[in-house]
Amino acid sequence: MSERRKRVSLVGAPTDIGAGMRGASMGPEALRVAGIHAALAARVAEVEDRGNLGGPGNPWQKPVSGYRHLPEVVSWNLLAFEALHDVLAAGRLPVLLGGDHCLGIGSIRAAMRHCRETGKHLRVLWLDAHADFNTPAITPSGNLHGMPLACLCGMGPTELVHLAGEPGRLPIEALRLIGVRSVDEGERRLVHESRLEVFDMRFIDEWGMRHTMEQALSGIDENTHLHVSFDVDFLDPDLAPGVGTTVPGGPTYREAQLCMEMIADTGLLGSLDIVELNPALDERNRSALVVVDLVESLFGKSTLMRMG
Ligand SMILES: [Mn+2]
Repeated sequence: MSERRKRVSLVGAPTDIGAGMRGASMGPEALRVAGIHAALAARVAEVEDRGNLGGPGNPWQKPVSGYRHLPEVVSWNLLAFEALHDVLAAGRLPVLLGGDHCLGIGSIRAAMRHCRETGKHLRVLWLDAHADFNTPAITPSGNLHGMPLACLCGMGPTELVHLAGEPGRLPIEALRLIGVRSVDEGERRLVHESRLEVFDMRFIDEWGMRHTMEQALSGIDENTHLHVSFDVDFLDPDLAPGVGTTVPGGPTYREAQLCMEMIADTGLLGSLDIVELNPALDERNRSALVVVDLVESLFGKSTLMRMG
């Protein structure tokens, strides 16, 4: 579907329940202040803001059996799952305003259910400095924002692996990780054993963003539902300092823009997460502004001298 005909729903999830640092809970409002509504309204047929989900507060506790805040993480993900599936079922494109990246479980579960109901094929692009593929046995911290992909692929606590009693798991083949440059030791082994398709920064350096995205998008067709999970730490910290887990050596502004433009060119974007923006660490909301700018590219704003 052309971007111009898409109808978008913003859903805020103001929580840092899965993070190792407080502040991502302020992300949704920072994105609104940076003008995400108007930016999208200029690109698509219609935008509505469904406001914020209201989940539990952050008790800031130590890990229990390898996880920090598991019951609260489950609550937030159930809320996200229900809200985002409602949006998809209404024929709209959900944009999750996070919140930390543990919310990717509920968000992608919603996309999986939608694909099951509509016969679509799901492709997930996970834009991130990290692999987010930890399990309780190997996590150094117990923070669940480092585990969402492992949970989605069937490794983790049952209440997250089968969130809301949902069957099945995300097939590894549906996943592409882009921008990775920081992986924990045990996680690295698991990523290799699981044959996860990872386009790390070394790959992007050597092959360029264009070839990277061609590879990451290969095999999709008009029946594909493209889900983009955009962790703001994907970007180089020079560009977006407002995240809790900055890692140097990320994509530049132009590389990130090309990445977004090539996704837009497919016309297949079906759902989007924007996560890990931490206004407490930002400088005058500049990371939020960069993110909004990149989201415009993701919805078809071209910097090139092209028609349309
Ligand atoms: Mn992440």
